[in-house]
Amino acid sequence: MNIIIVCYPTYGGSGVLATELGHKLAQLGHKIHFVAYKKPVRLKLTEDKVLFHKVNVPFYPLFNFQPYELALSSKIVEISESNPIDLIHVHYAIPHAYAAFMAKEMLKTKNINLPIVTTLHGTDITLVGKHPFYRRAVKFSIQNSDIVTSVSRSLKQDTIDFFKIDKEIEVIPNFIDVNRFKFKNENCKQNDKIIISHVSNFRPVKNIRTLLNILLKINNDNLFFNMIGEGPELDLAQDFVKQNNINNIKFHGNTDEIEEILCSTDIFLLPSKKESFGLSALEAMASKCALITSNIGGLPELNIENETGFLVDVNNEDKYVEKINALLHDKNKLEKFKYESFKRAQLFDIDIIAVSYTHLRAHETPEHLVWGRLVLKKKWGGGGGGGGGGG
Ligand code: GMT
Repeated sequence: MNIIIVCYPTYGGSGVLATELGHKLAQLGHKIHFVAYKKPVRLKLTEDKVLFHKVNVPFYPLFNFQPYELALSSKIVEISESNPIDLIHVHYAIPHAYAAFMAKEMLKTKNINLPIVTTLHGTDITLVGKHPFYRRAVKFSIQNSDIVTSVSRSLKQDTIDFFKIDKEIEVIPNFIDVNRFKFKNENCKQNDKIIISHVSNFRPVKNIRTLLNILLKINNDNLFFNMIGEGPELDLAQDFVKQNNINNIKFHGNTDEIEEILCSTDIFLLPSKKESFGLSALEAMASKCALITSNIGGLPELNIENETGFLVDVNNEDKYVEKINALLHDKNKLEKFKYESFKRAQLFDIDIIAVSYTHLRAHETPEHLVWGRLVLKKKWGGGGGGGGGGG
Protein backbone atom coordinates (compact mmCIF):
# COMPACT_ATOMS: atom_id res chain seq x y z
CA MET A 1 0.00 0.00 0.00
CA ASN A 2 0.94 3.65 -0.36
CA ILE A 3 0.44 5.34 2.97
CA ILE A 4 0.64 8.94 4.09
CA ILE A 5 1.80 9.24 7.70
CA VAL A 6 1.23 12.62 9.34
CA CYS A 7 3.03 13.21 12.64
CA TYR A 8 4.85 15.67 14.87
CA PRO A 9 8.54 15.70 14.04
CA THR A 10 9.87 16.41 17.54
CA TYR A 11 11.18 14.16 20.33
CA GLY A 12 7.67 13.38 21.65
CA GLY A 13 6.50 9.78 21.81
CA SER A 14 3.81 10.13 19.13
CA GLY A 15 6.32 11.27 16.49
CA VAL A 16 8.80 8.57 17.45
CA LEU A 17 6.11 5.90 17.29
CA ALA A 18 4.83 7.13 13.93
CA THR A 19 8.34 7.18 12.49
CA GLU A 20 9.23 3.69 13.71
CA LEU A 21 5.90 2.40 12.41
CA GLY A 22 6.56 3.96 9.00
CA HIS A 23 9.99 2.34 8.80
CA LYS A 24 8.56 -1.03 9.76
CA LEU A 25 5.76 -0.72 7.18
CA ALA A 26 8.36 0.17 4.54
CA GLN A 27 10.34 -2.95 5.47
CA LEU A 28 7.12 -4.92 4.95
CA GLY A 29 6.90 -3.53 1.41
CA HIS A 30 4.66 -0.48 1.80
CA LYS A 31 5.59 2.92 0.44
CA ILE A 32 5.44 5.57 3.15
CA HIS A 33 5.02 9.29 2.61
CA PHE A 34 5.85 11.12 5.84
CA VAL A 35 4.29 14.57 6.16
CA ALA A 36 5.36 17.06 8.85
CA TYR A 37 6.60 20.63 9.26
CA LYS A 38 10.15 19.35 9.54
CA LYS A 39 11.93 16.02 9.19
CA PRO A 40 10.97 13.78 12.14
CA VAL A 41 13.96 13.19 14.45
CA ARG A 42 14.09 9.42 13.94
CA LEU A 43 13.37 9.48 10.20
CA LYS A 44 16.01 7.87 7.99
CA LEU A 45 15.63 8.69 4.33
CA THR A 46 17.99 5.98 3.11
CA GLU A 47 15.26 3.55 2.04
CA ASP A 48 13.61 4.25 -1.30
CA LYS A 49 10.21 3.31 0.12
CA VAL A 50 10.37 6.16 2.63
CA LEU A 51 9.73 9.71 1.49
CA PHE A 52 9.42 12.97 3.37
CA HIS A 53 7.18 15.89 2.39
CA LYS A 54 7.69 19.11 4.30
CA VAL A 55 4.68 21.29 5.06
CA ASN A 56 5.65 24.90 4.52
CA VAL A 57 3.63 27.61 6.18
CA PRO A 58 4.57 30.93 4.58
CA PHE A 59 4.58 33.93 6.88
CA TYR A 60 1.90 36.49 6.14
CA PRO A 61 1.73 39.59 8.34
CA LEU A 62 -2.08 39.77 8.35
CA PHE A 63 -2.29 36.54 10.34
CA ASN A 64 -1.73 36.44 14.06
CA PHE A 65 -1.46 32.66 13.69
CA GLN A 66 -0.20 31.04 10.52
CA PRO A 67 -2.79 28.50 9.23
CA TYR A 68 -0.88 25.20 9.54
CA GLU A 69 -3.99 23.00 9.02
CA LEU A 70 -4.62 24.69 5.69
CA ALA A 71 -1.07 24.05 4.49
CA LEU A 72 -1.19 20.48 5.81
CA SER A 73 -4.47 19.56 4.10
CA SER A 74 -3.24 21.14 0.85
CA LYS A 75 -0.04 19.08 1.10
CA ILE A 76 -2.02 15.85 1.64
CA VAL A 77 -4.12 16.64 -1.43
CA GLU A 78 -1.05 17.48 -3.50
CA ILE A 79 0.67 14.19 -2.57
CA SER A 80 -2.50 12.19 -3.24
CA GLU A 81 -2.93 13.75 -6.68
CA SER A 82 0.50 12.66 -7.83
CA ASN A 83 0.93 9.35 -5.97
CA PRO A 84 -1.32 6.29 -5.77
CA ILE A 85 -2.12 6.83 -2.08
CA ASP A 86 -4.36 4.25 -0.38
CA LEU A 87 -4.58 5.52 3.15
CA ILE A 88 -3.87 8.51 5.40
CA HIS A 89 -2.64 7.61 8.88
CA VAL A 90 -2.51 10.57 11.26
CA HIS A 91 -0.81 10.47 14.64
CA TYR A 92 -2.20 12.84 17.29
CA ALA A 93 -5.68 14.15 16.60
CA ILE A 94 -4.90 17.86 16.84
CA PRO A 95 -4.81 19.23 14.21
CA HIS A 96 -3.86 16.23 12.07
CA ALA A 97 -7.20 14.40 12.03
CA TYR A 98 -8.99 17.64 11.24
CA ALA A 99 -6.62 18.50 8.36
CA ALA A 100 -6.91 14.94 7.03
CA PHE A 101 -10.70 15.25 7.00
CA MET A 102 -10.47 18.46 4.98
CA ALA A 103 -8.06 16.79 2.56
CA LYS A 104 -10.40 13.82 2.23
CA GLU A 105 -13.30 16.11 1.35
CA MET A 106 -11.21 17.96 -1.24
CA LEU A 107 -10.04 14.69 -2.77
CA LYS A 108 -13.64 13.43 -3.06
CA THR A 109 -14.26 16.18 -5.62
CA LYS A 110 -11.56 14.51 -7.72
CA ASN A 111 -13.10 11.06 -7.26
CA ILE A 112 -10.36 9.98 -4.89
CA ASN A 113 -11.79 8.47 -1.74
CA LEU A 114 -9.12 7.99 0.91
CA PRO A 115 -9.74 6.45 4.32
CA ILE A 116 -8.29 8.09 7.42
CA VAL A 117 -6.77 6.17 10.32
CA THR A 118 -6.37 8.34 13.43
CA THR A 119 -4.14 7.21 16.26
CA LEU A 120 -4.78 8.93 19.58
CA HIS A 121 -1.66 9.33 21.69
CA GLY A 122 -2.66 11.10 24.86
CA THR A 123 -2.76 14.78 25.52
CA ASP A 124 -4.67 15.26 22.25
CA ILE A 125 -7.52 13.76 24.32
CA THR A 126 -6.70 14.08 27.99
CA LEU A 127 -5.53 17.69 27.95
CA VAL A 128 -5.61 19.88 24.84
CA GLY A 129 -8.48 18.09 23.13
CA LYS A 130 -10.74 18.67 26.14
CA HIS A 131 -10.34 22.42 25.98
CA PRO A 132 -13.74 23.99 25.22
CA PHE A 133 -12.16 25.92 22.34
CA TYR A 134 -11.10 22.70 20.61
CA ARG A 135 -13.32 19.88 21.73
CA ARG A 136 -16.06 20.09 19.10
CA ALA A 137 -13.54 19.96 16.26
CA VAL A 138 -11.61 17.15 17.98
CA LYS A 139 -14.77 15.10 18.50
CA PHE A 140 -15.80 15.70 14.90
CA SER A 141 -12.42 14.62 13.53
CA ILE A 142 -12.36 11.44 15.61
CA GLN A 143 -15.95 10.60 14.75
CA ASN A 144 -15.24 11.10 11.04
CA SER A 145 -12.05 9.05 10.90
CA ASP A 146 -12.54 5.65 9.29
CA ILE A 147 -10.48 3.83 11.92
CA VAL A 148 -9.50 5.13 15.33
CA THR A 149 -6.78 3.54 17.42
CA SER A 150 -5.60 4.44 20.89
CA VAL A 151 -2.37 3.50 22.64
CA SER A 152 -3.98 2.16 25.83
CA ARG A 153 -7.28 0.94 27.23
CA SER A 154 -7.25 3.89 29.59
CA LEU A 155 -6.98 6.41 26.74
CA LYS A 156 -9.76 4.62 24.87
CA GLN A 157 -12.01 4.89 27.93
CA ASP A 158 -11.14 8.59 28.42
CA THR A 159 -12.02 9.24 24.79
CA ILE A 160 -15.36 7.46 25.05
CA ASP A 161 -16.23 9.08 28.39
CA PHE A 162 -15.34 12.62 27.46
CA PHE A 163 -16.27 12.85 23.80
CA LYS A 164 -19.15 10.35 23.90
CA ILE A 165 -17.71 8.82 20.74
CA ASP A 166 -19.85 5.98 19.41
CA LYS A 167 -17.07 4.68 17.19
CA GLU A 168 -15.11 1.49 17.75
CA ILE A 169 -11.62 2.33 19.04
CA GLU A 170 -8.91 -0.28 18.61
CA VAL A 171 -6.21 -0.41 21.29
CA ILE A 172 -2.73 -0.86 19.86
CA PRO A 173 -0.11 -0.24 22.55
CA ASN A 174 3.24 1.49 22.04
CA PHE A 175 6.08 -0.69 20.82
CA ILE A 176 9.87 -0.57 20.66
CA ASP A 177 12.57 -2.50 18.91
CA VAL A 178 13.73 -4.52 21.91
CA ASN A 179 16.96 -5.41 20.10
CA ARG A 180 18.07 -1.79 20.41
CA PHE A 181 18.44 -2.41 24.14
CA LYS A 182 19.47 -6.05 24.19
CA PHE A 183 23.23 -6.00 23.75
CA LYS A 184 23.30 -3.62 26.69
CA ASN A 185 22.14 -6.23 29.12
CA GLU A 186 25.74 -6.96 30.02
CA ASN A 187 26.99 -5.24 33.11
CA CYS A 188 27.53 -1.63 32.02
CA LYS A 189 27.86 -0.02 35.43
CA GLN A 190 30.99 1.91 36.25
CA ASN A 191 30.60 1.89 40.03
CA ASP A 192 28.44 0.47 42.80
CA LYS A 193 26.01 3.34 42.99
CA ILE A 194 22.33 2.70 42.49
CA ILE A 195 21.28 4.70 39.47
CA ILE A 196 17.87 6.34 39.19
CA SER A 197 16.88 7.88 35.84
CA HIS A 198 14.07 9.96 34.43
CA VAL A 199 13.33 10.63 30.76
CA SER A 200 10.75 13.16 29.61
CA ASN A 201 10.14 16.39 27.76
CA PHE A 202 9.92 18.29 31.09
CA ARG A 203 6.37 19.42 30.45
CA PRO A 204 4.19 20.17 33.52
CA VAL A 205 2.30 16.86 32.97
CA LYS A 206 5.54 15.05 33.81
CA ASN A 207 5.25 16.31 37.39
CA ILE A 208 8.82 17.56 37.55
CA ARG A 209 8.33 19.41 40.86
CA THR A 210 7.20 16.25 42.61
CA LEU A 211 10.06 14.34 41.02
CA LEU A 212 12.58 16.89 42.34
CA ASN A 213 11.14 16.75 45.85
CA ILE A 214 11.46 12.97 45.76
CA LEU A 215 15.11 13.18 44.68
CA LEU A 216 15.81 15.65 47.47
CA LYS A 217 14.23 13.34 50.05
CA ILE A 218 16.10 10.20 48.99
CA ASN A 219 19.39 11.90 48.12
CA ASN A 220 22.50 10.17 49.50
CA ASP A 221 26.04 9.34 48.36
CA ASN A 222 25.15 5.83 47.25
CA LEU A 223 22.80 7.11 44.56
CA PHE A 224 23.25 8.79 41.19
CA PHE A 225 20.49 10.52 39.20
CA ASN A 226 20.18 10.92 35.42
CA MET A 227 17.76 13.46 33.97
CA ILE A 228 17.24 13.02 30.24
CA GLY A 229 15.32 15.30 27.89
CA GLU A 230 14.55 18.97 27.41
CA GLY A 231 11.47 21.10 27.88
CA PRO A 232 9.73 23.96 29.66
CA GLU A 233 10.59 22.91 33.24
CA LEU A 234 14.22 21.98 32.64
CA ASP A 235 15.53 25.34 33.89
CA LEU A 236 13.42 25.04 37.00
CA ALA A 237 14.86 21.56 37.61
CA GLN A 238 18.45 22.74 37.16
CA ASP A 239 17.90 25.69 39.52
CA PHE A 240 16.32 23.44 42.13
CA VAL A 241 19.24 21.04 42.02
CA LYS A 242 21.75 23.90 42.43
CA GLN A 243 19.86 25.54 45.27
CA ASN A 244 19.56 22.27 47.14
CA ASN A 245 23.15 21.14 46.54
CA ILE A 246 22.20 17.90 44.81
CA ASN A 247 25.56 17.09 43.24
CA ASN A 248 25.21 13.45 42.24
CA ILE A 249 23.03 14.25 39.23
CA LYS A 250 23.58 14.76 35.53
CA PHE A 251 21.30 16.53 33.04
CA HIS A 252 21.85 14.95 29.63
CA GLY A 253 19.43 16.98 27.48
CA ASN A 254 18.11 15.30 24.31
CA THR A 255 20.88 12.77 24.04
CA ASP A 256 21.59 10.03 21.48
CA GLU A 257 23.02 7.89 24.25
CA ILE A 258 19.77 6.90 25.85
CA GLU A 259 20.46 3.16 25.54
CA GLU A 260 23.81 3.54 27.33
CA ILE A 261 22.29 5.58 30.16
CA LEU A 262 19.36 3.22 30.64
CA CYS A 263 21.72 0.27 30.55
CA SER A 264 23.35 1.33 33.80
CA THR A 265 20.06 2.43 35.39
CA ASP A 266 18.46 0.43 38.21
CA ILE A 267 15.27 2.38 38.85
CA PHE A 268 13.26 4.43 36.36
CA LEU A 269 11.15 7.14 37.96
CA LEU A 270 8.09 8.55 36.17
CA PRO A 271 5.61 10.35 38.45
CA SER A 272 3.51 11.79 35.56
CA LYS A 273 0.20 13.56 36.15
CA LYS A 274 -0.99 12.22 32.79
CA GLU A 275 0.50 9.39 30.75
CA SER A 276 -1.57 7.56 28.21
CA PHE A 277 1.06 4.83 27.78
CA GLY A 278 4.61 5.80 28.81
CA LEU A 279 6.94 4.97 25.93
CA SER A 280 10.00 6.04 27.94
CA ALA A 281 9.04 3.60 30.70
CA LEU A 282 8.82 0.81 28.13
CA GLU A 283 12.33 1.63 26.90
CA ALA A 284 13.53 1.51 30.51
CA MET A 285 11.90 -1.90 30.97
CA ALA A 286 13.67 -3.25 27.90
CA SER A 287 16.88 -2.03 29.54
CA LYS A 288 16.17 -4.01 32.72
CA CYS A 289 15.07 -1.17 35.00
CA ALA A 290 12.62 -1.49 37.87
CA LEU A 291 9.81 1.06 37.52
CA ILE A 292 8.44 3.48 40.06
CA THR A 293 5.64 5.34 38.33
CA SER A 294 2.40 7.08 39.10
CA ASN A 295 -0.73 4.98 38.78
CA ILE A 296 -2.24 7.29 36.20
CA GLY A 297 -3.58 6.67 32.66
CA GLY A 298 -2.07 3.71 30.85
CA LEU A 299 0.83 3.22 33.28
CA PRO A 300 -0.87 0.38 35.22
CA GLU A 301 -1.27 -1.46 31.89
CA LEU A 302 2.50 -1.40 31.51
CA ASN A 303 3.98 -1.36 35.00
CA ILE A 304 2.60 -4.31 36.92
CA GLU A 305 2.37 -3.61 40.65
CA ASN A 306 4.88 -5.58 42.71
CA GLU A 307 6.12 -7.42 39.62
CA THR A 308 7.90 -4.91 37.36
CA GLY A 309 7.84 -2.13 39.96
CA PHE A 310 5.52 -0.03 42.08
CA LEU A 311 2.61 2.26 41.23
CA VAL A 312 2.02 5.30 43.42
CA ASP A 313 -0.74 7.94 43.70
CA VAL A 314 0.40 10.85 41.54
CA ASN A 315 1.41 13.41 44.15
CA ASN A 316 2.13 11.20 47.13
CA GLU A 317 5.81 12.14 47.49
CA ASP A 318 6.29 10.17 50.69
CA LYS A 319 4.95 7.01 49.08
CA TYR A 320 7.42 7.30 46.19
CA VAL A 321 10.20 7.76 48.73
CA GLU A 322 9.00 4.76 50.74
CA LYS A 323 8.86 2.56 47.60
CA ILE A 324 12.28 3.64 46.37
CA ASN A 325 13.77 2.99 49.82
CA ALA A 326 12.11 -0.41 49.89
CA LEU A 327 13.98 -1.32 46.71
CA LEU A 328 17.25 0.18 47.90
CA HIS A 329 17.09 -2.01 51.00
CA ASP A 330 15.95 -5.18 49.27
CA LYS A 331 18.41 -5.93 46.46
CA ASN A 332 16.72 -9.26 45.68
CA LYS A 333 13.45 -7.52 45.02
CA LEU A 334 15.19 -4.88 42.92
CA GLU A 335 16.85 -7.58 40.79
CA LYS A 336 13.56 -9.47 40.48
CA PHE A 337 11.72 -6.34 39.31
CA LYS A 338 14.48 -5.56 36.82
CA TYR A 339 14.28 -9.03 35.35
CA GLU A 340 10.46 -9.04 35.22
CA SER A 341 10.52 -5.63 33.52
CA PHE A 342 12.89 -6.91 30.88
CA LYS A 343 10.69 -9.98 30.30
CA ARG A 344 7.52 -7.93 30.03
CA ALA A 345 9.09 -5.47 27.58
CA GLN A 346 9.60 -8.30 25.09
CA LEU A 347 5.79 -8.46 24.67
CA PHE A 348 5.87 -4.94 23.21
CA ASP A 349 8.42 -5.65 20.52
CA ILE A 350 7.85 -3.87 17.21
CA ASP A 351 7.62 -7.21 15.40
CA ILE A 352 4.71 -8.25 17.61
CA ILE A 353 2.78 -4.99 17.97
CA ALA A 354 3.37 -2.90 14.83
CA VAL A 355 1.89 -5.58 12.61
CA SER A 356 -1.41 -5.11 14.46
CA TYR A 357 -1.85 -2.10 12.21
CA THR A 358 -1.63 -4.29 9.15
CA HIS A 359 -2.34 -7.91 10.00
CA LEU A 360 -5.72 -8.00 8.30
CA ARG A 361 -3.98 -7.22 5.05
CA ALA A 362 -3.78 -10.97 4.69
CA HIS A 363 -7.38 -10.71 3.51
CA GLU A 364 -6.41 -8.73 0.46
CA THR A 365 -8.09 -9.75 -2.77
CA PRO A 366 -7.29 -8.54 -6.29
CA GLU A 367 -10.05 -5.93 -5.95
CA HIS A 368 -9.89 -5.00 -2.31
CA LEU A 369 -7.49 -4.01 0.40
CA VAL A 370 -8.34 -4.61 4.00
CA TRP A 371 -6.93 -2.43 6.76
CA GLY A 372 -8.37 -3.07 10.17
CA ARG A 373 -12.10 -3.35 9.59
CA LEU A 374 -11.93 -1.34 6.40
CA VAL A 375 -12.52 -2.98 3.09
CA LEU A 376 -11.23 -0.64 0.42
CA LYS A 377 -11.99 -1.01 -3.23
CA LYS A 378 -8.63 -0.74 -4.96
CA LYS A 379 -8.47 2.42 -6.95
CA TRP A 380 -5.14 1.81 -8.50
CA GLY A 381 -5.31 -1.88 -9.44
CA GLY A 382 -2.28 -4.19 -9.27
CA GLY A 383 -1.05 -6.11 -6.20
CA GLY A 384 0.61 -4.49 -3.17
CA GLY A 385 -1.09 -1.16 -3.69
CA GLY A 386 1.11 0.20 -6.50
CA GLY A 387 0.71 0.62 -10.25
CA GLY A 388 -1.76 2.39 -12.48
CA GLY A 389 -5.34 1.64 -13.55
CA GLY A 390 -8.56 3.18 -12.28
CA GLY A 391 -11.42 1.63 -10.42
O1 GMT B 1 4.52 12.48 26.71
C1 GMT B 1 4.66 13.45 25.98
O2 GMT B 1 4.73 14.57 26.42
C2 GMT B 1 4.74 13.28 24.49
C3 GMT B 1 3.47 12.68 23.97
C4 GMT B 1 3.32 12.85 22.47
O3 GMT B 1 2.20 13.06 22.06
O4 GMT B 1 4.25 12.76 21.69
O5 GMT B 1 3.44 11.31 24.33
C5 GMT B 1 2.17 10.68 24.31
O6 GMT B 1 2.26 9.66 23.31
C6 GMT B 1 3.19 8.62 23.60
C7 GMT B 1 3.20 7.67 22.40
O7 GMT B 1 1.96 7.08 22.22
C8 GMT B 1 2.82 7.93 24.91
O8 GMT B 1 3.74 6.91 25.21
C9 GMT B 1 2.83 8.96 26.05
O9 GMT B 1 2.37 8.34 27.23
C10 GMT B 1 1.88 10.11 25.70
N1 GMT B 1 2.04 11.17 26.69
C11 GMT B 1 1.06 11.52 27.54
O10 GMT B 1 -0.02 10.96 27.58
C12 GMT B 1 1.38 12.63 28.47
